[in-house]
Amino acid sequence: MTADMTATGMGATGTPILPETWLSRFREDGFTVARGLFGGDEIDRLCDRFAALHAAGPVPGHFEPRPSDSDPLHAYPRVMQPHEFDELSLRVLLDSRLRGVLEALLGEEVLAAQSMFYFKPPGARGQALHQDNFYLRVEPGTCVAAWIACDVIDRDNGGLEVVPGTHEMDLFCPELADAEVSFAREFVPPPPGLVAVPVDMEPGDVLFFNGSLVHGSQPNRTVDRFRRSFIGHYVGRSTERIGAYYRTVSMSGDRVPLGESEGAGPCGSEFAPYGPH
Ligand SMILES: O=C(O)CCC(=O)C(=O)O
Repeated sequence: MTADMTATGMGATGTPILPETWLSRFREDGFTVARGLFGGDEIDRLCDRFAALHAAGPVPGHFEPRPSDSDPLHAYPRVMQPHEFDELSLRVLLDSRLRGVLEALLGEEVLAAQSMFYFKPPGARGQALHQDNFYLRVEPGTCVAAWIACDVIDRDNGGLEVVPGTHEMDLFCPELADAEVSFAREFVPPPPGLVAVPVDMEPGDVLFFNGSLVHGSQPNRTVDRFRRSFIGHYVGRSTERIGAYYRTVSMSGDRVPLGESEGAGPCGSEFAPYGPH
């Protein structure tokens, strides 16, 4: 199993042209990688923006760093829903190249439901294997993630791992994750016969994956390399319900309210017994 199926070609409008084989691999495995969808300069700007945001301090409800102690994630927690207060994050979330790929994958208009930025500094714990739709509770169907690499991302600095084939399965009831290696409490073990596959990426590559696909990441075991990523979660326009936490917008930025599903929450519970909440 290789983790890279490359999107080829760009249409006149800048919309990626996705070969049918590429689409069928997404349907078959539940994920695919668009190499170099964003340019290095764009990724540099995005990283500079989040470095400035980190230097400026807390944004209540979105980014709440605490004085650094033994846990690097206290000084560098992830930023939740940055598109709701940061113009560049909104532009990236609604980017027309992402839209082109997502509409091809979902076969319909898409709405944006969530953005996140992970700094994942050296020594940070990962996020145990899980399914995004466990949190978003999109009904009917599921969500799709666009996971944008902002650094060279590999097994050493805690790159993403996916379990191909799980996208066709129901939501699993998670077990309790190992708090030594995961900041989130849920853990979905790979079903019998299936294994987690690492996805190595370069800055500007985008991993698209189905919201039922089991995925997660190991700790950043390096001493000097961040593993930054900007993540968008999307749903098809035919979605009827989603968790109340998710304020869906069209790809033009207009609010599109959906019905409310039950059991949802922010993606990855940072609650007791591990977290401050
Ligand atoms: O970036 C990671 O380490 C985990 C992100 C993730 O699992 C997600 O976006 O759902």
